[in-house]
Amino acid sequence: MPSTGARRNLIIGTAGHIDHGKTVLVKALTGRDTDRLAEEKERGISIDLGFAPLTLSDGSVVGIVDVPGHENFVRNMMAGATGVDLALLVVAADDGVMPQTREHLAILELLGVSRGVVAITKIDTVESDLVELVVDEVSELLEDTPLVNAPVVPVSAVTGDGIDELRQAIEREASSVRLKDEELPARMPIDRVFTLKGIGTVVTGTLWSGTLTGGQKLELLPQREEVRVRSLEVHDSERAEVFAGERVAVNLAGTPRESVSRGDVLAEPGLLQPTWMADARVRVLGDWPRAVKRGARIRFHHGTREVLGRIYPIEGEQIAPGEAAPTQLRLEEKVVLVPGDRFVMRSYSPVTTIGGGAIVDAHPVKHRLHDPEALEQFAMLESQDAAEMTAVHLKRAASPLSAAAVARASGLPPTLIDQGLQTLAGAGKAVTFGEGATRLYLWRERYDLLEASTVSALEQYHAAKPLAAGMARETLKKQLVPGWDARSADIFMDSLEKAGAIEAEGKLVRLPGATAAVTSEQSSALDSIVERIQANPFAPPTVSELAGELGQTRQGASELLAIAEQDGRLVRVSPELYFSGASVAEIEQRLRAAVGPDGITVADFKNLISTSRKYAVPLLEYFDRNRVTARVGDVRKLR
Ligand SMILES: Nc1nc2c(ncn2[C@@H]2O[C@H](COP(=O)(O)OP(=O)(O)OP(=O)(O)O)[C@@H](O)[C@H]2O)c(=O)[nH]1
Ligand SMILES: [Mg+2]
Repeated sequence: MPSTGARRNLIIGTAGHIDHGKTVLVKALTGRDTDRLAEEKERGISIDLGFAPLTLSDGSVVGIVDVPGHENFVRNMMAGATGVDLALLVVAADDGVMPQTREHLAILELLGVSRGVVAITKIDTVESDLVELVVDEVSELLEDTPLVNAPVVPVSAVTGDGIDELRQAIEREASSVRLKDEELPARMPIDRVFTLKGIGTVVTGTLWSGTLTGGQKLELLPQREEVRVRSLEVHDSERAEVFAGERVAVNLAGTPRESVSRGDVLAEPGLLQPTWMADARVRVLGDWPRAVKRGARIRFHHGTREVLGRIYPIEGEQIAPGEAAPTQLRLEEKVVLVPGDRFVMRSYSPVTTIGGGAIVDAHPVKHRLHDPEALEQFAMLESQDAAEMTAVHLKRAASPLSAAAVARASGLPPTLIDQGLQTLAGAGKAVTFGEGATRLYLWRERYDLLEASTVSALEQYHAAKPLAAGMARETLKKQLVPGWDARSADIFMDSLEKAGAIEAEGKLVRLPGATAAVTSEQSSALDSIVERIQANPFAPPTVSELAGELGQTRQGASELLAIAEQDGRLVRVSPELYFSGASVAEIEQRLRAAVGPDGITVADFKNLISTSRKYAVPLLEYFDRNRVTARVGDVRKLR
């Protein structure tokens, strides 16, 4: 293998009409016959994908994917074309441009393949002026396509004429191909699955991004199964590590053959969430005969997978031929998409290529027709600006998210999200909590709204309960941020406290300076309540009785009692009963001393503190709640 510096991993894919000489040409270039199936031999046509390594003059080896030209097998062609970096378009000199020449070319363009070489094959079968005519026809065909400058080389696989020139043209074009990204998370759409005796399940594909190493854990999608790489091969030789742009065979340890099929994706675990909806810029081919209507049923081809779905343009009722429009795709099965991915759309029946496009949002919400917010977000996501793209996803999040969580929610690369979040935080558009990998981000406007509603919730609380020292922090959290995890909610409360928006004391929070306003009258009423309760340590007056004695409402008495509870003088045993702190401690001590291995009944407990059932039952329930005792049948036992 060449050194890392010289390594140029890329995939060449054939394209062209049936019988135009693709497979024979690949054999002339590589020495390998890619038609493996018996049926292919019998019928003399390619049916499925074929693979062959091509050694370049610098020693590096690139992969060739040979595709079938038959119109019935265009779906197989697409599974092969999906990872192609450089197209080898084949046109037979005796036949010229034919329907699948055009269809394959359109598919390559939709998939974003912008480099290629054209081979005019079978030149041994025609006069040279006919070759010239076909060259002109091809040049005209390529005129408004990305392949407009592709070299056109006449060849014969029979005589060998032009094969060296073709090889040189391929090398020249290959040197300027933009290579796949090894730094991105690993992703490989599976194009073949088979079992080898004594080895087990093997899957093959073109590694779209990242690297794979032996022993590595991967995720099989969309079924979300964890799998492990036992060993790796590229062009039949075993490798410890493989790189983006290589044709890879992966032996999966312990994965049964039946649980994998063409169309599945191998990916770095935990990053990609399968989706059945996506927003995309959808282009309808210029030569498609009519506008494609909102709701049209289509075949969606992405990677090596085909699923049915419908298209919903966001801006109008249809997409005209030659137009590209922001569109929502709603699919019938889940797929694994990353923004920027290309796809092809074919008609439901008869099956022909309609168009395709690029994914813009892999996890959108359902849009209405003409939804202005959807269009605005679409534009931001299409901008390719890290901060703009990140902002869309952060805005959607109801709770603070880590960078990893934003990456998961968007399907965008973690490095892009990191960069976007930093820019947004720096510009004050995102609020950050915590540090390092656990750092959380919340969209600033959402934070401000939550801060305002926290303050108004506390204002209402203080107005309703002027005697209370504050609101229970847990209650406030449940009211304001019900869906948040405990850690995020606590960090949020802490940050409000740090910012001086709220004040915290123990389990209570309040507005700054909002201490309980107790009048001297209330304060003396409170003192006499506490005295009355302390005077009857095991049978204190109930809240209603106290209210009656003091000429207060029950609510007024409860508020006074709550103050004494907060300052620790009283303990709330039930809504109706408060005991002095000292007597609860005394009762607990007696209880602990009295409970034997058989436990204690309510009657025994009643006698123990010489009180009535009215007090004994709530007291025992209080001790159950505070995990001093546990109820077992008719008795209480110590915990
Ligand atoms: N005379 C001549 N025959 C050729 C040449 N190249 C291919 N052929 C013949 O054309 C026929 C089709 O060739 P293939 O390579 O199988 O064509 P293909 O494009 O792979 O066909 P599909 O995969 O079915 O689309 C075969 O009989 C080949 O022998 C050539 O340069 N000269
Ligand atoms: Mg073939």
